Amino acid sequence: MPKIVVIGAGIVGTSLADELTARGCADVTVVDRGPLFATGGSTSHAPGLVFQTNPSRTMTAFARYTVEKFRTLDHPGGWAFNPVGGLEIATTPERWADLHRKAGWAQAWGIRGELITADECVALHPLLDKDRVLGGFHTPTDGLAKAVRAAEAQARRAMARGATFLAGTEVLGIADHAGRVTGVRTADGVLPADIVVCAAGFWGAQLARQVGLVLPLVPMAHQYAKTGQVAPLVGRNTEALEAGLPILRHQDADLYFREHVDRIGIGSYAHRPMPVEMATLSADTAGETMPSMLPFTDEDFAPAWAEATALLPALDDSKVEEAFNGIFSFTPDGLSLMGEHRELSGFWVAEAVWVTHSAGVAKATAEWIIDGAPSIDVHECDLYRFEDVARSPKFIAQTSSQAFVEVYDVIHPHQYRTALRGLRTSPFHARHRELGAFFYEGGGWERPAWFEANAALAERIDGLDLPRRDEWSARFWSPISVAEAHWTRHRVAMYDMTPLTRYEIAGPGAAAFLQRMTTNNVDKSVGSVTYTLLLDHTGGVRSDLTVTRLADTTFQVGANSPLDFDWLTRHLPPDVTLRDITGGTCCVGVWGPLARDLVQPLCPDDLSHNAFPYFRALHTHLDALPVTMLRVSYVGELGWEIYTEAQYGAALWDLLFEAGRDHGVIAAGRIAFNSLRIEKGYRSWGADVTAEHSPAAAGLGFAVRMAKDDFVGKTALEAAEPPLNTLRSIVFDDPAAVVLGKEPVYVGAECVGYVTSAGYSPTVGRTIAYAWLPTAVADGDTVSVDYRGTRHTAAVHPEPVVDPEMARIRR
Ligand code: FAD
Ligand code: THG
Repeated sequence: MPKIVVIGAGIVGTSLADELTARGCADVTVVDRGPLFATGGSTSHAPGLVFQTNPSRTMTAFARYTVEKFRTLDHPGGWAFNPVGGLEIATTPERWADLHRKAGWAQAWGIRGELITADECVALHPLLDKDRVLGGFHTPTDGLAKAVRAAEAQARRAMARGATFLAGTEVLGIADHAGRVTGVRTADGVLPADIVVCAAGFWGAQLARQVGLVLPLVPMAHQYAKTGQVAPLVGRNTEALEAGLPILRHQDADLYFREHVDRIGIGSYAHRPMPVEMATLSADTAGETMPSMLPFTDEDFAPAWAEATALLPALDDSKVEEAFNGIFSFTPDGLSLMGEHRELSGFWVAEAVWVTHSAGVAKATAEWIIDGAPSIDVHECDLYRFEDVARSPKFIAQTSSQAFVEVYDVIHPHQYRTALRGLRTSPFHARHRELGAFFYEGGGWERPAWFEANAALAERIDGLDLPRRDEWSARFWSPISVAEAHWTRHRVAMYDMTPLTRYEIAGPGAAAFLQRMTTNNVDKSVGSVTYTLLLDHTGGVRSDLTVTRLADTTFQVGANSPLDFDWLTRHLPPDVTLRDITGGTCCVGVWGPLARDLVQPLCPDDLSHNAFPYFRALHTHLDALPVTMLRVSYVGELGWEIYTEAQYGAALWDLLFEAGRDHGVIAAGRIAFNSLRIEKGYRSWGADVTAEHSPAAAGLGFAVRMAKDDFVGKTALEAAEPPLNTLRSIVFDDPAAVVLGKEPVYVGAECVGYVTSAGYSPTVGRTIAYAWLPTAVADGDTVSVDYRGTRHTAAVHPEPVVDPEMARIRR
């Protein structure tokens, strides 16, 4: 068993010590520069509200586990968790509609909760001014965590199993040798370790920087105030219990509330972002004010107080008696940071974690360290999820401040960042602007969602019914996208595939490396293209790739995200090189029944079906431009992905667009692209499929060659039971029904699964969605989906919904 040092005895470090020792790792030392267990970190003064429901399924699972665990903790001082329930109220129609969406997440992710009327809200929380409340979302299992007690209880359990806690011990640096950690440096010398976990809260970024790791987190101040006695609360709560009313969120005013016996605590995000300059913080851990507490700034609290007294009129007779600006970590996407430093083995981080998610994060981290992979999908929290473009100090600072501002906002699933745009553009960008592209942002790229230039297209399509959408689903959407998708199936369209992550993998060992890392046989002739999967060693799908053999020892890989680069790099042998070539190259997808008519006249090579079959690649020229063409189509049409160096990109776009004029070529956007790939049954990794799923469950078993020599994950697949849940396509009955993703799916009254992604199919004139459902649900069965409070029925459909014979592609 490894020798493990955990830096930080806050809620994360203590929970981790508990989880590690519970798994038989007894040699755990937790060091903290402060005293135990009110160390002076964020945990020491966290009011401990635990609202479990979150748009992220992973974060919700972390919270659910934290609640389950904290409820069972023993502390001589009293409760570690008080299940008073959680109440989120709506004071605007938009919030009330959004609480319906939130209730859907709760259903989908297995949290009990219900929407209640204003009267019911007041019955639960009598301080509320009923006239201001439209309704609420009540979660009976939410509640209050006593964070310091929970930390101590977990620490004591870990100590009973052999763990050591060292107070007053500051880690000054990380000791390492030959790419591995060897311990942590303290004033008393090096404390040896095989594994060091940085759970140092908002100090973590500084520690990580010492070992060359950028942790995208920003310490931010957040206001917390306690009132004096509130008359109606007097006598309600014992000192021991502290609270009986549900914890309360008033998100329309960026506020939350809890009871402190007969006083009210108010947390406010209703102030300007206050990023904290670390150098200005007190280093004193023992004093009255902790290093994670800053003086209260009254002027920032004024609007919060006005809103608080308006909602809870009883507060009017009291005033703020005790208040501070507390510090904790914000990240660019609001999610935690987990994983192992790639360049320094044994250095792990568990950072930017709320009390709410702490035990869940600790459990997953312990599994990751000990078993090699967490038992639930954590890719949203993976340290290596960020593109290079998102790692500058400016980007981190600005987006983390934005995350603070938006923490309680109603966020549309397709709402994209407005700041720091235009950082990555394809060589086609100027043309896209001329064509009136509406741009989304993804991975830093400007990605056309649809083109206003196609506004008149629908009128040229006979019998095309453009669906109408409700106000919410119509945001960041245009019916033009439906016409673009239709046009692709009937004529030809050009898609910007430049943002598709791609690598060159080369060297004498390249073929053997890819054979070992992926599930399909990629050791085929030069010019072959193979669809294949990356598995982890538990058999979970880490990604799906296309692998193109460009030469005997050179492959081009089409990948999904920086996580693929990370995974491949970690396994890279010395005789193989891996290069991200995305930014230096570009790609246009030319797809549709007329694709060959468009491209052939430009090309000296024979592009007929026999000469250039499906899933083959060719290095050739289009007019005077050198290109590599892949006969691959994520939209499921005849055509090619056409790659060239960035320097030729602008010329390539113009060449194809000009040549396509007689064929009616259009530029088409991401929304059309997405709906076509859903029609065709193609999965999108990260949304539909994650490492939590086996290839068989995800419907990707066809990409696994069990007869092949050993590959990562093979042993696990050999031992696997048939999956209990599988990814399915469902087609809605009502042509006007729309879902956007993450909605709960029911068989009868029972919630049995959830939607992953969805798109309107012009081919069948309905929305098609993917959903995780019990394997026992049969094709043809009826399910229903809750979309913000409206039930839509849908039929489970055999896959793919469109073109199962592959007639559109193989011609
Ligand atoms: P910390 O508790 O900060 O622990 C890190 C520890 O590392 C500290 O003890 C520190 O002394 C130690 N350390 C740092 N550097 C070193 C070093 N070099 N050597 C040795 N030791 C070191 N979350 C919720 O879920 N619900 C809430 O209602 C809530 N309300 C909040 C209200 C306020 C005002 C604030 C400030 C935060 C709130 N949070 C809440 C957030 C929550 O408190 C934190 O996210 C959480 O406590 C972080 O826990 P941690 O263990 O990562 O960090
Ligand atoms: N193009 C390229 N690489 C990619 C993608 C892409 N890599 C990442 C991601 N997209 C991978 N996803 C898919 C999903 C399906 C297909 C291609 C990439 C596909 N599948 C066929 C099918 O299932 O019928 C072929 C399967 C086979 O012949 O084995 O086309 O868009 N370059």
